[in-house]
Amino acid sequence: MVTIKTTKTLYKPESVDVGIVHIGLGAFHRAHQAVYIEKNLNRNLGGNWGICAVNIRSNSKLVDQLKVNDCRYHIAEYTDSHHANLREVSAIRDALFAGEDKEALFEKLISSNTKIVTLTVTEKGYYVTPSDKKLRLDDPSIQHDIQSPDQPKTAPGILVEALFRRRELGLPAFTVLSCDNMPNNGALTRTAVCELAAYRSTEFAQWVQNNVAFPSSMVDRIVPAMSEESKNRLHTELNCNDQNAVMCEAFSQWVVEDNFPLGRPDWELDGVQMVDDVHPFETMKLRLLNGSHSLLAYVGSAAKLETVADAVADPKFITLIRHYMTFEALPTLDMPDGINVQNYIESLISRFANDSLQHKLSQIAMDGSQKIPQRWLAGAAELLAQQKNMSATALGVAAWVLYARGKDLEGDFHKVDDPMSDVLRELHALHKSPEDLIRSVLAISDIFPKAFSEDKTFCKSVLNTYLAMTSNGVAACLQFDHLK
Ligand code: CS2
Repeated sequence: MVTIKTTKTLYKPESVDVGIVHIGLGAFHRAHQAVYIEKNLNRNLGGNWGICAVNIRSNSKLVDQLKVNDCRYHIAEYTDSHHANLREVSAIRDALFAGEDKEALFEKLISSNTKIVTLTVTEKGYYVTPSDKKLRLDDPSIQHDIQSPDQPKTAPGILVEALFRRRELGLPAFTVLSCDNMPNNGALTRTAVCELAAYRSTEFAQWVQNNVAFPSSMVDRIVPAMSEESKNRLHTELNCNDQNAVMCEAFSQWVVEDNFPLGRPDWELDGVQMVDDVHPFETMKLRLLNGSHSLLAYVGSAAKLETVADAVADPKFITLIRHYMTFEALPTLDMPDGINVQNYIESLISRFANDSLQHKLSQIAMDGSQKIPQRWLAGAAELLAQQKNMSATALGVAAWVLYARGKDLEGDFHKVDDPMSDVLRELHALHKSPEDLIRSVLAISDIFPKAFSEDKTFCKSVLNTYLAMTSNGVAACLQFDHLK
């Protein structure tokens, strides 16, 4: 039995103008940013900060489906399996699928009403290598955007073309706000856009440098991908038959660098933390929350577990992530006064235990090559320099190498959804000896900085864990004590 609260839209959606174009219309956007805008519009009884949400590659079906209901939908915010808030969201005022033809999207982007462009395009959607933070010039889509800049395929290419057209029209630049899980996501977006803009002209690239604000932000809300099963649950538990509904946890956090030259919603009144420097918050969240998530995803998958809640139902996994957070992530954080990291760690453990979410480990395991550098390795590099023990990180890397094989310890196959899946599969096929395999994977410089492949202790620790896991099973690798 679920106790249901409901929260309704209080403003007239048809009177709201679009001030934000969002690229990357998925479940996360609908349950995070759109909810902050919904709160804003509810509090102000309308306004000019409605969203036009856009998909550029996939999921045209969601766009069509949303439009049937005037882009209005519900989110089910579960505190636990007995308490949920069913919230109506009307903040998305328009939705677009901009596949081959992007003119309708450009029309929105060059409108003088558009003040902010927000992005959730995932780590790989920026086309910047995690290790050296340079634009991926070898990527065919980036090459395409260099050759045909007015018909771009990538998010950075679209921003470049839109900014180019705005400058031609004498319009001021919009602000670009990245909402993806990457450190310094503002600076990283700036790198991608400016490097690409330089292929138009040096002078234009300079204009972008001088005129476009790229604030950073830290986003946090656990939003599992919707499945038929979760839709059925919304129907039976909440009597909600909305095809576009999204299920998520009750917790939500957004920390945003306050740099919006063309203005912004008065977000601070809706619970958004507007700060001068997002970096410490981003680092804390990436290394503690996302780092633990990835650890659970790979080690949990090796143990044949399905969801995050299943994993933390086992005390050995709780001990593993407590150990990882306390000894391998926390010592690498430098937080401002007033932030209690120990409380944050405890709150993460109870959020992970929320069994109403059915958050699949396979969803988190996606795109590991793009996630591992900022989740594990950036902090681990500091421990490495101090020759500190990193056995939980080594276990994570070993379990990820195994996951990338596409076949688990019992011989069952799974899909490896990762832009580097081919490279990883080839390494598995090529190197039958675990020694050669681990050496060659740790030598992938796009993922592992040299310090890791050159550190004998680290390499040995990954290899020994991989050997222990493949010969004796996962349980043999879970001998952690969070007190030591
Ligand atoms: C997860 C994140 O899929 C993943 O990689 O770690 O989506 C995570 O749920 C969010 O960052 C929580 O804010």
